[in-house]
Amino acid sequence: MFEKVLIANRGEIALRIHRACREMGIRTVAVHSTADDNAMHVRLADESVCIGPPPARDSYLNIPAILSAAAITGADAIHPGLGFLSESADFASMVEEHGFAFIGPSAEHIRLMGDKVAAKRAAIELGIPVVPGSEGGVADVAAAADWAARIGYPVLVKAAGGGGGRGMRVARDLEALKSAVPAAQGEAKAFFGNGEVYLERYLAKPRHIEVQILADGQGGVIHLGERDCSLQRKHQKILEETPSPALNAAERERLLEIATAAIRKLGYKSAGTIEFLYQDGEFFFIEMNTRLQVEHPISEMVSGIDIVREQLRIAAGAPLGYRQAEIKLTGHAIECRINAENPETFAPSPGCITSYHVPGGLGVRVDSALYQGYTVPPNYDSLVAKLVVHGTSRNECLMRLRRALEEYVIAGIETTIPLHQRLVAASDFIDGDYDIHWLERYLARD
Ligand code: MV4
Repeated sequence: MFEKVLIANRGEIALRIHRACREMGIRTVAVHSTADDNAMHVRLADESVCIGPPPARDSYLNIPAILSAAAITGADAIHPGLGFLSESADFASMVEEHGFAFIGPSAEHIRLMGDKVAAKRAAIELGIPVVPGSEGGVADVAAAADWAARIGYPVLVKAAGGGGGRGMRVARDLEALKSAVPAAQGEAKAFFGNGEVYLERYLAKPRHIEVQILADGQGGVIHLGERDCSLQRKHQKILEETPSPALNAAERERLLEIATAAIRKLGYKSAGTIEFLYQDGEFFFIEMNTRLQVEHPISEMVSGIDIVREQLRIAAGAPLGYRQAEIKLTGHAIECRINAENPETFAPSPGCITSYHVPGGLGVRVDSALYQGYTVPPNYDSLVAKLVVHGTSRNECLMRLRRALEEYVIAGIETTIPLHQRLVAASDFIDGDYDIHWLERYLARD
């Protein structure tokens, strides 16, 4: 097992990774920008290295600085966390080339899943259902029109070079397609440096359901159930839950079987998440994330498995600590993402935390790097805490979540706690009756 791991990230996920290392007797190296001099992960790590000024490109995306920090501290391995360099195949390769273990999948699989057209082709080969669409990218409107005629309108034009909704355009007829293709190509080029786009049939009211996978690269593959991530605003997840209230047992079994069989066939290694759209009883592959995800704690709460610990074990060459038959998924878990934002306008609200009190009690977990006196910097994304609640049933989970949200005090900045308090009281949410567009409709009502 590793002696020392460098955590190439910040905030709550850096702390989360530090905790797993600590419990395994692995020493930790924190890297930080000058905006994070007083961050919790820096304070708790065994060693810390300042890697640059606040802008991510000069610090958390600064590969030479991160590799140098690993070299001078004598780290054995690097955990990329999520975001930043976590899905950079080049970074994964360079980490290994410089003699450090990369705690994550192979650079080859990161690269494969980073190209959405190649990923979809791989999904087809792996037996995962995909949304009907163009075979590969479409070069121009004429090619798009041919495919749209075969797929049927409405169609979605999507960027091959990236997910997260950038470069996506819906076209409901040929006239709309004529402007949608160049618009999507332009945005894709601007954001991903790759203007390639492809077409898919547009699913109007899907849910976003993803499967958490762990694989050791030695034939061991397990899933930790599915997560329903449909409560989103502008492609930002707000709340996630497991199991999905939309699936029946047969649908769940089929989804989980498809996902684990595909990962086994791919020869994947480490934690990963396969994302699906679910509509009218059908599942369709949209993307695979080759990293730890923000919402991983709800899968940990229902399974009792420490996903980061398994990532570390797998990266050190150990086989998975569990067979699927030993995994018992019990109860229900919900995660509220708490952002340093105004709960109505979503305007960022960085600043000093003047008082801080976290909820507790059975089935309540708070993943956060906040503390009283800490100043939330304006330089990074606004996620500052995850309130994760487990209950034996969805109703018990909802009751506990309401109670925990009431207890949570984060003073000195604005947060989205009031938004979550509204959501857990909304009848559609209570009924589990929501798709990926529900939240934006709900917010637009006010
Ligand atoms: C779709 C779709 C509807 N039909 N594909 C958004 C970014 C990337 N994850 C894929 N996305 C979508 N792909 C087809 N054929 C709707 C979305 C989508 C979405 C998906 C999941 C969660 C939130 C979303 C918000 C808007 C659009």
